[in-house]
This record gives sequence, C-alpha cells and structure tokens, in this order.
Amino acid sequence: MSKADQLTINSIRILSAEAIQKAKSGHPGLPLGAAAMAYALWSREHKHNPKNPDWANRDRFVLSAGHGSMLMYSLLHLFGYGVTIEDIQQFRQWGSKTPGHPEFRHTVGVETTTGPLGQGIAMAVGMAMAEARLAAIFNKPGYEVVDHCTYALAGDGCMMEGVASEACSMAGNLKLGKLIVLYDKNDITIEGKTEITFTEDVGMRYEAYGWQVLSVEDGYDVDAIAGAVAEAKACIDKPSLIIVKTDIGYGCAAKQGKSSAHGEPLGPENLAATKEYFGWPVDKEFYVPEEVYDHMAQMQARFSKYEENWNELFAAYCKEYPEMAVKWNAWFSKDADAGIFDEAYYTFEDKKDATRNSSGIVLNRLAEKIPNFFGGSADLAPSNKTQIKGTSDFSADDYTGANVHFGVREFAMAAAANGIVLHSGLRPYVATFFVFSDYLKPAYRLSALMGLPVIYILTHDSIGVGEDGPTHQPIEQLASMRSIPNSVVFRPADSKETAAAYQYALTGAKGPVSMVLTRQNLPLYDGTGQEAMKGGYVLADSDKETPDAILIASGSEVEQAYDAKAVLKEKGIDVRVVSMPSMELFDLQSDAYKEQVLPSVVRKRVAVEAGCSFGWHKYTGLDGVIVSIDHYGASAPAGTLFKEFGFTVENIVETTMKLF
Ligand SMILES: Cc1ncc(C[n+]2csc(CCOP(=O)(O)OP(=O)(O)O)c2C)c(N)n1
Repeated sequence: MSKADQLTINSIRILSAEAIQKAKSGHPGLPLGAAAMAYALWSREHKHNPKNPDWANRDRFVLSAGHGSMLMYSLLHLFGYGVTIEDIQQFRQWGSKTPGHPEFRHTVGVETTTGPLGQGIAMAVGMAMAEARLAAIFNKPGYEVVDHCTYALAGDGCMMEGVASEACSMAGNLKLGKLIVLYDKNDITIEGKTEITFTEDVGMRYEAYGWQVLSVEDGYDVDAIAGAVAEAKACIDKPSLIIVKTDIGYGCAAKQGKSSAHGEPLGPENLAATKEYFGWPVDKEFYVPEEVYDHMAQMQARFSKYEENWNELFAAYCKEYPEMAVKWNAWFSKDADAGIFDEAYYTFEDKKDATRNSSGIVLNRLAEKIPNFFGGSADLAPSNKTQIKGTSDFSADDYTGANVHFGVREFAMAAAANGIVLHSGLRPYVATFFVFSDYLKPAYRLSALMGLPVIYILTHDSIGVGEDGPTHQPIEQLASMRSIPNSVVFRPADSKETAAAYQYALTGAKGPVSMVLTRQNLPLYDGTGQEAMKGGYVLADSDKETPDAILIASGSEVEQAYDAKAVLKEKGIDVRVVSMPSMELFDLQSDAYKEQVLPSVVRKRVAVEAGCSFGWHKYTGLDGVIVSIDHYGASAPAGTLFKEFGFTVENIVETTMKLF
C-alpha cells in the first residue's frame, strides 16, 4: 500500500466523520472501519468508469449496509462521480445529493437504494443472475461482451437478516461465481456486541450454501483485501464471501469497537482526536490533500480504458454478429413495442376462465415477442401459471433459460427482481399466492420507491381460494398493496382486462404492477379490453341518462354486480355497472372522465369486492355502501364462502334496494 493509498483511505474516513458531525446525524462507525476495504475494492479490482456510470458492462457495487452512506458519498467524491465537497457538506439536508441512505436515481453512481438491511445483498444476487443470463445469451467465442462482477458490502446486520439468507442460499444453488460479498465483520450492532444475539459461524453457513469463503484478518491491509477479491474472482463456479475483520469507529479512541460509534456523530472533541490520530490538520474542515486528488486523477485513465476496451470489443462483436447487435438493442430497450398489443392479443376463447389462466396465456403470448422476460414463482409456478413455454429453466447448468425457480423464498425473489431491473437488459416477473405478498412487501416497497416496473403475479386473490382456509385467503392485502405509493394494483374481471394489465405494465408502468388474479373461473364480457387501462370504466350502463344507482366492482365480483343489474332492472331500478380493476389508474384520469364514469349526482352507490372495505369509501361516499369482508375467511368450498359472506346477486340487490 502506498502513502497515497493511505492518505486516500484517511480522506474517506475524515470526510465521512465530518459530514456526519456537520449534519448532527448519521453513522460514522462503518465508514471509519470499512474505508480501507472499500478503497481496496474500488481502486484495484472494481471495473467501473466514473465518467460513464451507465456503462453496460461495469461491475456493480451495492452498499448493502446502507446506513454507511457517507462511505459511499466519500467514494463517489474521490473517484470522480461528480459528488462535490459542497454536496458532502449538505449530507442529509433538504434537496441535497447526499441523502441519509443511498438512493437510486438520486445520486449518480448509486446502483440501488439501500438501508433496509439484507435487501442490498438480495438485490446483488438479482444483478448477478441478470449478468449470468445475459452472458449466456449474448457472449460468443472471443467476445465476452457481458462479463462483470457484482459486489456487495454488508455488515453484521445484513448477515442476520433472513432475506440475505434466502438470497444467498439461492445464489449458492445457482453457482453465481461473479457475485462477491465483502462482510464488514466488526461484531457490533446498535444494541452492543453481536454475541448477545448472533453466535453462529457465518462462514460455515455460507460454505453450506455452496459459497467460497475467504477471510482477511486485518481489515486495514489493502493488499490483503485486494488479493482476496482477486481470489474470489478466480473462483468462477461459486459466489464468494470475504469476511473482513474490522473495528467499528476505527481511529476514534473513545468509540472504537463500541456500539456508540454506530449511529451518532463522534462529537467535536472525538472528531478532533480522530483527525489527530490519522495525522490530519485539526483546524481544517472537509480537507482533502492535493496529493489525494492527484492520485485519484491518475486512476481515471485506467477506469476509462476499461470501458474503451469494451467499446472496441463490442463494436467488433456487432460487426461480426449484426443479428446480435439488433437483439441487444431489443433486449436493452425499456418499453415494449406498442404494436404487440393488437386484436389477436386481446382475443380469447369464449369460455369462463380464471384470470390466473388468462395471465399464463398472456405471458406466453408476450414471451413470443418479448424475449427478455425473466422470472418465475416462489415454488408455485403450476398454480400461478407463470411457466413460459419453449424456454428452459434458469439453473447453474443452463443460464439461458427464462424460467426461474426461486424456491420458497418470496422476499428474496422480489428483491432479486429489483436487482434484475436495476441491472438492465431483462424484464422480471415474480409470482406467489396473493396472501403471501406480505412476505415480499419490503422488496415491493423498494420496487415502488425506486420506480422499478417489476411485474408481480399474485394469484388466489380472495376467499375464492376456498378449502385452504383463512391462512390462505387474502382480506387486507388489497388495501395494503393499494396504500403503497408509486405502485399499481390491477384486479382484472376477465381475460381481456388481464391482457390490459400486462399492456400497462409493459408500456406505461413507472413502478411495480400487481396482477391480482383468481383461481376460480370468470366470464368473458363484451366491452372489456384496453379500456381497463383507465382503471375504471362503464361496463354495463343504465338506459337512463342518469342511472338510478352505480354498482362498482373489481375482479371476480364484477360477475355478481353484472348479474345484479339485470335483477334490479326487473325491480324497476336501472343501475350502471362500473368495472374498477385499478383504483390507482382510475385516480390518474381527468376529472371530466371520472365525473363521466361516476357522476357526482348519483349518490346511491354500492361497491363490491371480496376484500376489506378500507379504501372504497372514496368512491361510495357518505351515502353509499360497501359489500366487503372485514374479517377473516373460513375453510370451505369457494361457492359456499361467497354465499355465506354475502357476495351474491341476492345480497347486492338487497343492499342496493335499501338505498332507495
Ligand atoms: C431491516 C432493517 N432493520 C433495522 C434497521 C435499523 N438498523 C440500521 S443499522 C442497524 C445495525 C446494523 O449493524 P451492522 O450491520 O453491524 O452495522 P455497523 O454497526 O457495523 O455499522 C440497524 C438495526 C435497518 N436499517 N434495516
């Protein structure tokens, strides 16, 4: 390690501690302890080009221990990503480029949003899966155009989180050799020493997952860390965990090795003492020696060269394989070609069918034209209907396949899907029973927060599940998913509405889309189709200019509402039926459209949905009523449950009549 290396590492430490002190908030312990390992990786082994953070074949880096954000910002500053000293001085302030935890799309060079511990590793697994598949699809002899590593830096907290275990078990099974996790083992978390709660041998656990496990005893030995990373890279058929022993708050005598170093500023005196310890001028603030900037500037040529070499290789590849160049552009383009969604796409056999089946049909129709679908289910593919025909299973023996077996790991599945979108080049979809969306919710939240258009296929959407009983029957899940900002929930009433949900997901989505689908068969209606992309629309109108009442329903309950209309008509009440597959999309329509569908003069409104009532009041108003289920279900045949819980034509008719 050179003197310049040491000075740079100390710059990372001091900049981080100073920014946290200035903000009076943040986590100095990790940057102080992990600066050397991050620097060793970024300066020696990490193939990136700070001048082009979007370079397709860059190595990916995920700071899974997102609370160590100042480490990231110091790196981004010194490596020339455009984060300035002024940005660092604005750490955690309104409108700054340096928020509390790293945020994707907010700070150039941040590959993903992290902070919820464990998810960073799981997203890194997804990135490595994406790399493996794209390499298998695109590389040709002599042209390794997809060939990069995915690194994650994780702490004890990440190692404790279940999602990391799920994801790393999956990564071991998939033999993702280009995935390398650096574990900042300082044996301290917020409440004290890890031994109070975490005593297993993490290395042995990872070995059991099928990983290569390496150790670096001295976490400040840059050569040893870089050597371990090089060794990890050389192991191509196993992911690698590098356990690096460090001290939290390294260099701050009063706090080193203590949990008090974790999540609060060092304090002015301790900061001064830490500066002194590292031979830093105590009276200078946010000081980085010129020597460090010179040293970092010298590295840029090497970073640029990584990309230049790849650009040359890629140009030769495109020349040699022009058809692959066309394919590359298709796979890496974001929106699907609108021409795909033609009449044939919206044509279905005229029979009753479950929307989960329609989804399977649509997915396969699309897969013929959109080759970069990549996804699967958490061990429920036969029930979720997610298998894509004509392609193999993605496995350690065959990375070309589109069908992923995620195993019974809902959370890791969704987090990996986020990683797959973040990598770019593939379109992920994931699936499970709707009730188990609760297991993946924290990753869904990150899909939404980052604006990642992951498709969530969530079948068995209500008490319609039947015999499996209340553990498997979603009640509060619709309201819960709908409450998540920046996501769209679609509960289609028939095959054509299901097709519309996919069209929306592939053309307009700016965040995750949930397809909430039935197990039971539903009719195919006239008048459904692309219209469903408006979120709510008139499916069957009254003969009167102003309807006597409006029935609003989603998914399977559109059927009862539709049939209730005919009965009500006989009784002299002429209602309009509105299909409302997506509240979020309906809310986005113009006021004029919304008024057209739900005229404010019509106060007699009945909403019908086999889920809890939460959220429907905004459409039914003070005078309306909701036919819903605000308690858990029961184990019995679906037909019995619908009857017992009031989702019948008779009950809807009666409920509507009570409004008159
Ligand atoms: C899912 C989740 N749970 C809890 C937290 C709050 N939290 C932030 S850091 C931390 C302790 C992490 O310890 P470690 O990974 O060892 O970091 P270090 O103490 O080394 O900085 C906790 C519990 C979080 N960010 N994410």
